[in-house]
Amino acid sequence: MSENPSAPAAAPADGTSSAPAGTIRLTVAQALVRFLAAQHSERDGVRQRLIPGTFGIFGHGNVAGVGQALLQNAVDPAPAEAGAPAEAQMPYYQARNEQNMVHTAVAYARTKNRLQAMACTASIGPGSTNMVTGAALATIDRIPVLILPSDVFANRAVDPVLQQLEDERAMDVTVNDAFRPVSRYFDRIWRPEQLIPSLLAAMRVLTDPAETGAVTICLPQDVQAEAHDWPVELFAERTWHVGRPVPEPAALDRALEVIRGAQRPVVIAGGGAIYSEASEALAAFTDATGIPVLDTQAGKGALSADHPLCIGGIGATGNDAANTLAAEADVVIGVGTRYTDFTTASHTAFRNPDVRFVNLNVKAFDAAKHAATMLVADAREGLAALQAGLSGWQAPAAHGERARQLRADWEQLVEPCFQPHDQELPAQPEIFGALNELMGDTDIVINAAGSMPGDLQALWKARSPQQYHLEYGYSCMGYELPASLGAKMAAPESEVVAIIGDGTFQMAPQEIATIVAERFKVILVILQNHGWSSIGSLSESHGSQRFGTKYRMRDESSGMLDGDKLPFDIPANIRSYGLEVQEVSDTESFREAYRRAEQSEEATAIVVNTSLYGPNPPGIGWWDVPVSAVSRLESTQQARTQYEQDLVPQRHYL
Ligand SMILES: Cc1ncc(C[n+]2csc(CCOP(=O)(O)OP(=O)(O)O)c2C)c(N)n1
Ligand SMILES: [Mg+2]
Repeated sequence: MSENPSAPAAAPADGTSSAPAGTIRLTVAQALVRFLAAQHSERDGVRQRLIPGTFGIFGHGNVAGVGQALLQNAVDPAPAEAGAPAEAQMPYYQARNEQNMVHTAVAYARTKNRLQAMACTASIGPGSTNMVTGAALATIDRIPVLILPSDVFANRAVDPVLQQLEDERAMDVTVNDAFRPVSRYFDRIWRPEQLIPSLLAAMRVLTDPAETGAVTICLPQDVQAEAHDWPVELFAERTWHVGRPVPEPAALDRALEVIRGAQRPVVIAGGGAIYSEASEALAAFTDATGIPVLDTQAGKGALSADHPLCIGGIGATGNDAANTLAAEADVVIGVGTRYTDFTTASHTAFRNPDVRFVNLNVKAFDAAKHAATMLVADAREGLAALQAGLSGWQAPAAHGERARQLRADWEQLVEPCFQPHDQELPAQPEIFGALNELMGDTDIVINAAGSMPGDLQALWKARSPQQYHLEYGYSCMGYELPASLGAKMAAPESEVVAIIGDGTFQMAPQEIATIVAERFKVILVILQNHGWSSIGSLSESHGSQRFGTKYRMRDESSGMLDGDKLPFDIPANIRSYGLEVQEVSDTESFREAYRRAEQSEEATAIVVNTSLYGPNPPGIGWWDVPVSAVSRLESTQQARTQYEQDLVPQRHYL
């Protein structure tokens, strides 16, 4: 038998004794864990662990590499040695599904205003590619997460290893290349030494507000277990300063000139205003200038709903007051917003032919949108600079009065949404109205997809920057439940409520097991309407007759999915995980159930039977969903005619 060319040279079992001076001998995985545990972030003089924990699911790709390193960290962490501090703790959290664990990590980092992030380790192949969706969500939402997919053997001795994709034209391609387009930083560690520059680059991206998102370091299975003599300095405590870039003076002057000429200005507050902790600066700017503030899904709560000039949600699912002000605006000041199609109502929200944009954003890419006058800076610093520069200037008083009047009109218009309707089951806005009253200002409500984000954007009154946690960049069904864990870990004093549609629940209920195992006290509110209310009404209004959007048995005579409701029992399903469930079918019972859930020491679920057909809040916002241009169906032809009319105001802002 010939000698295995890839067999590692024999090394002493415990490592460090054989390391040359100034180095510590560890595996790649052990070095990684020890390094991550020593990283800190700092902003405004407040310092905290950058990577305070690791989520993981083990398989052959990481169990003996990263898994061994996490075990050693838990049971026998390295003492201070050779000038390096003792290895700090790296708590491990076991998840049930890899996509979910990335969602949990994202919710954690978001609740921490991006100053802390979690690591996620998964096995080779499906374990790792399960994280691609989570990575995309993180990058789109600009939230830091460290993704550690395992990868094929670097030495190729065993190819193809179980779960390896083989590309006969390029042997360095693996399934993990799917992370490249959804990561803000991507690397693969073919040799141990590569880890050093890679880790430093990864930490920089995680802590750069303009760059941050998914940071992916792929770890070949054999390399994870390989030993190397690491320079001792690698394990020193390191602090990554999270910057607050200030505006360039000339750019500030240009922005001030545009704003000073405005008669009907509005501010749009996006997620960047919250992550920068700019709420006080925004309130001060609003008080000083009298400019009304509209909010996006990510920015709601940046200015408290109690502020008289907080007008609320703009865009496709926005309220009529905000949308009327947006339509009339001559200057739009975007603060930390990406201007998604929901915010711009698919480029129909701003109707003033001369509208101009001033975009304050830490990321030049976003600041440049809509041919804006760019103000590249941290939201808090930028708002303070604008306020100082505008000293003495105010928007016309009539504009502020009109904003307040429009808001009062809207509140009157939607009041019936919160009242019981003449139907068997409650409409979900009734439930949201009750929940909004019941939750404390710093409690956290989480949602991401379905008909709920639209209703919440129109109706919810957020009184703190952390209360409204809507993932509406990727709008990923399945974010809500694992996100409740992440938010609770980040804000243990707050009640954390995940609102989950029945469709969403069926897509990803698994992390209930983690909630039970880790004893996280969250409240799950599941809205059971036997299907997809959101896509159903979209389908109906777009000529597709709610096709394929209800959860029904296949009917033998019609051959369609329009038979009886499914026997699937959500409360029984939740109970089977060991969680308590209350089931209610009216708003008063929901209130009582919520109070009980609040008082409980343990996580609980409330399943609310609601109407599939609304009614949902009224509103003038629009969303571009193209309708078939030719069709044999009358419903589609009618919808197409309407669609062509709706397209008329759509334009570029140049
Ligand atoms: C992962 C994922 N798949 C598909 C979609 C498209 N989608 C958006 S809402 C929705 C239905 C949601 O159903 P449910 O959770 O019951 O909420 P409801 O619409 O009834 O309010 C679908 C399929 C999505 N947003 N995310
Ligand atoms: Mg549903």
